[in-house]
Amino acid sequence: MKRIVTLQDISCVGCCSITVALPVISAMGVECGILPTAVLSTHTMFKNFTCKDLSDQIEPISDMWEKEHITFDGVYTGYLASKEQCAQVVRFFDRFSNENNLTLVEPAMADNGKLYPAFGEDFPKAMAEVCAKADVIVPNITEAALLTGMPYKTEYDHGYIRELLERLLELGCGTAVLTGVSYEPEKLGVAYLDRNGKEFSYFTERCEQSYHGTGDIYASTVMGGLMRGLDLGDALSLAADYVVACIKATAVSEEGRWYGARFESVIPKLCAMLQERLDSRE
Ligand code: PXL
Repeated sequence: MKRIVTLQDISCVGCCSITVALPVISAMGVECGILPTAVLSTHTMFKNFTCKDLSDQIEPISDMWEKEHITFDGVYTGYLASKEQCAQVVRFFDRFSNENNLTLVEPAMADNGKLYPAFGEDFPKAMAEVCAKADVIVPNITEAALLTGMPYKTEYDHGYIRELLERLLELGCGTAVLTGVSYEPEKLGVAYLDRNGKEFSYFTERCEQSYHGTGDIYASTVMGGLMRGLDLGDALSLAADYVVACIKATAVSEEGRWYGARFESVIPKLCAMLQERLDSRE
């Protein structure tokens, strides 16, 4: 069984980060180690929240893992608590990432044209250094614009998306994936560009509703899929189909869930969709 480690926060309530990565990646048949970067009472979209920064644990835990000869098939980062922590994560990559494993970065820092409340204007620059070290990055359009210094647009054409992808590659990552891409009102999807010039896109129906934490569900599913041996296109399409299933499952419930998508009840569907893709490769 493949083993990954994910570096992101524990938001005790409000499905995101580690409380999404652990169940999703485990259900996909991959061992999911964690290196919690902070503990928050909830994610930062709640009006009030506590945050205990765990930066001082990153170094000693890494030292101990090295001493114990622990290695990972994948390293996956999400929400990081500060720009100093971004620098620590870059050092973590230097120790635990190599040509035999895969580094995935979800630069969870912004959405809908805005940085998350806990971050200052200088945070994207620090996150760009993390992205530079990654094999694959999965920003949304807001994050991509902040990482590259390009304008954030809600109406755009293929040229804008291509330029964002090219500028993301210039940061130094191996493959740039953009989420939340849409060229027609009824469809939403992803596009990627790699260093060999390979382009790919995949679209699903656009759901009316949107929920917090879907970026984390997306990235966790991509990591699980890649670790199970799917190629990037299949991992991205699986993750997109799963997010749609999560949104639909959330939308049918009476109360809905304003703080996160209901990913739990559709985990069996995720496993079935993963198996279908694995079977269709043979
Ligand atoms: O889903 C991204 C995320 C993760 N962790 C925390 C957050 C957010 C988004 O707001 O606040 C703590």
